[in-house]
Amino acid sequence: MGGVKLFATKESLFSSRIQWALKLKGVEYEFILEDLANKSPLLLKYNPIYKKVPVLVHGDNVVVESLVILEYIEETWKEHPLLPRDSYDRATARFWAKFNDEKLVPPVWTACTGEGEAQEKAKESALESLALLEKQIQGKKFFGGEQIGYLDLVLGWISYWISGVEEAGGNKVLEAEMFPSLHQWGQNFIHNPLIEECIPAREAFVAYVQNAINCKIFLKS
Ligand SMILES: N[C@@H](CCC(=O)N[C@@H](CS)C(=O)NCC(=O)O)C(=O)O
Repeated sequence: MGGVKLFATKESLFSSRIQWALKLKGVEYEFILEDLANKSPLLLKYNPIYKKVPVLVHGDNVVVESLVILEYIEETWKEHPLLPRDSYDRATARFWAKFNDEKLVPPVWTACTGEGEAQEKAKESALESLALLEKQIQGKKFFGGEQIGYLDLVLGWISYWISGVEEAGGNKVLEAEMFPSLHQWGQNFIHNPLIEECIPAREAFVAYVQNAINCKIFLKS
């Protein structure tokens, strides 16, 4: 079939979920670092519609949009199944993944980096979404059960990304004690060695986000 290439950035939460999936499944891949301020001709060729990372190239197959890429990875490499076996559980996991991308990532970004009324409203909305996830994770080690699964990978950014963007943006949004079960899940997640390997170093991450804010390179959802 040919090799696997991932066009990505280390700081993109959408890219991290793909790196984690490949690592958990033991798939060798080449990481191709993109500069979002100066996108490579190959990125624009492979993702002409959205022009975003991540892009997965597997032989002649080009797959874009991180949730679609995760499904492709799951169907292509059978080791470490990510999605639940039960069809209703699979549907539920996909629902929360869509919820994350639509109703959590955008308000968290604005809450951490925005100003004034827009920032306040975004914070309220982000906390409402986090409260819903807190209910989902109560009593479980991972969203996937005893082992890390699809939904853990989609939500994994919460465990490190928010605090870095808070620091870069200057607004505190989330305190650990607000959502204790979600906090504990984040600790379980981040301390898995394969997961930890793909998390950007804190200082570099904060500097990157600060630059993205200053240059208005919005880390869009
Ligand atoms: N829905 C996309 C979102 C990807 C996305 O927003 N990527 C950002 C980096 S975090 C990007 O490439 N931004 C460049 C741009 O918007 O110009 C996915 O799930 O893959």
